Amino acid sequence: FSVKDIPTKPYEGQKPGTSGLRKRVKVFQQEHYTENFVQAIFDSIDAKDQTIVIGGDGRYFSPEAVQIILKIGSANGVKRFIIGKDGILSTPAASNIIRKYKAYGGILLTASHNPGGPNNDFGIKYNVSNGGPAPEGVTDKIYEKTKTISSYKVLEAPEVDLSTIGETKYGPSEVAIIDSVADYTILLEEIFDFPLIKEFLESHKDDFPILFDGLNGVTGPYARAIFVDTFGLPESSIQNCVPLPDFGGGHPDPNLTYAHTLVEKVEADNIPFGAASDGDGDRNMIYGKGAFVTPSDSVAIIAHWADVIPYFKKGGVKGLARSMPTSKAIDLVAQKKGLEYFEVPTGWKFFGNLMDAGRLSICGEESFGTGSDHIREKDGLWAVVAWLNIIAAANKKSPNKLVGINDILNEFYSIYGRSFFSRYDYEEVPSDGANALVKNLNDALASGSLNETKHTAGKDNFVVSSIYNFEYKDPIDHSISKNQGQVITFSDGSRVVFRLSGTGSQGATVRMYVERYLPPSASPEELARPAAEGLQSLIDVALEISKLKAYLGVDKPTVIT
Ligand code: VG1
Ligand code: CO
Repeated sequence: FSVKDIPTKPYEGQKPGTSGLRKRVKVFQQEHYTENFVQAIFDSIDAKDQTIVIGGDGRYFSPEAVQIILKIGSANGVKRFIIGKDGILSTPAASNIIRKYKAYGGILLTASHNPGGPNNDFGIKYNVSNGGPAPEGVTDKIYEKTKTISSYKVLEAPEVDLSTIGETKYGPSEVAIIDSVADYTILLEEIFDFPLIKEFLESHKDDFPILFDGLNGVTGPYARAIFVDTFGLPESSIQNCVPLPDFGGGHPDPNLTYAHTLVEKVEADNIPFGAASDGDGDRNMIYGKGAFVTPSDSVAIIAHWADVIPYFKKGGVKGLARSMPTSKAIDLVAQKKGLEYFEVPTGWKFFGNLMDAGRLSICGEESFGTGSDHIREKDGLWAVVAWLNIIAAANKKSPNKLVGINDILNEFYSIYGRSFFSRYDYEEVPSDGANALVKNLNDALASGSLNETKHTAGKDNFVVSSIYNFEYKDPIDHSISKNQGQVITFSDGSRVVFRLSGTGSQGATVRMYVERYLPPSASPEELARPAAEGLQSLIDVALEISKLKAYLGVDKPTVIT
């Protein structure tokens, strides 16, 4: 076989963010751009004679990128590639494949919930052998390599047909094209009480219909296999479940703003349980008629109900965790159950070490990410099926009254109290303004100028008790991650967090997270209030303290979740 060295020059800015390298498709299409990054990955790992998994959400430019990875990977000595049919594997499915077939690592072609198509985003992410996103040590190394690259290696061979399941040879390498869905369905079947869920859904097909919306992302075929083929639900229980390279022109992000196809149908048809997932299948939203579950509550509730899920009943729950901006609801569950719990920086890669060390079972992020140690990525369908398992179990205990989402929420609040939580996103704002906002907070932190200051909004008063810049020391490998967000805490226990996004592909995105806790002793009416009402005064104070509108030159956030 002939391997060729192709001369190239470094491109600036190939720095992986919170979850891989994400840029506009047009950027990836520049001559040598994708090749440089892929060669930098192989220069940073030792994949010679190893197995590498390739998958992704099937977005525009994926087929071309798969062929590039094959050419460069094979020339760099990869022995075997395992590839989802047509290059498709959801992010959680890819994590499972890496683990199940003991691969050395995997390359995932996705920009997650970012829109796709020729004028939108593409992304490349490297995952390590535990199935999780590469830790910072590896991504830093990849970035360093991109800065000095002078050539990349390619195998000269005809393209591989990605559409036929089976084994083929590719130069000196083996290629296995696998069914994208089968291993994942087996995985969920081992985790959850499928017979219980099936029986519940069957016996309540009239008063508890469900709807899953794939938002034209990668989860469609997975959802069909589970809801229609396995649970025997009607075709009407899934929608937008054919993956499209541009997601049908939509923004495949499961939240109240972007998942409007789900929200509209749930409202119009009075559907008690709806759910959606993002482009690459790792996020989820649970939304029924008149009932919305915040992701921070969702993970806490799954932890509270863990013992109705066979996987946790059998293996036990080792520990719980959340990302820093996520509400502290899950901490309360850990305290009550006497479990260890952790607060890590934003991004799923920080959970992996704790899981590998056997200290973490269930974790989540406020950004609609929920998951467990069954794999090393967050898992959208896992969370949806977890909720169905919980609801089926709750109804078994309550044969005379149908238990729905709000009953589960209200019972949880009556035990633990409620953490009202909201996130404001200011997308694609000028980087200068975003940096100035952060600098202003850091200055206040250094000088102590905000400490003990009193702020009034409406009839509420807030006194600043501390400001800090979140820093994390990994308890397992002791690596330190600095500058993970500015946190302002108040004397009543409320807090506000500011962070710059690490997943955007254009300009800067500022995220503001607000959280306010009400104890279980509060009245049921107080506890059941809409989050926006419970939080308004704190939001006003956060905007005042940060001078956000002045720095960013905008009046309103682009998205509120
Ligand atoms: C965002 C979320 C973060 C999540 C990340 C990847 O990162 O805030 O919680 O882990 O996206 O999710 P950032 O840096 O933009 O805030 V996904 O579904 O885009 O892989
Ligand atoms: Co995603």
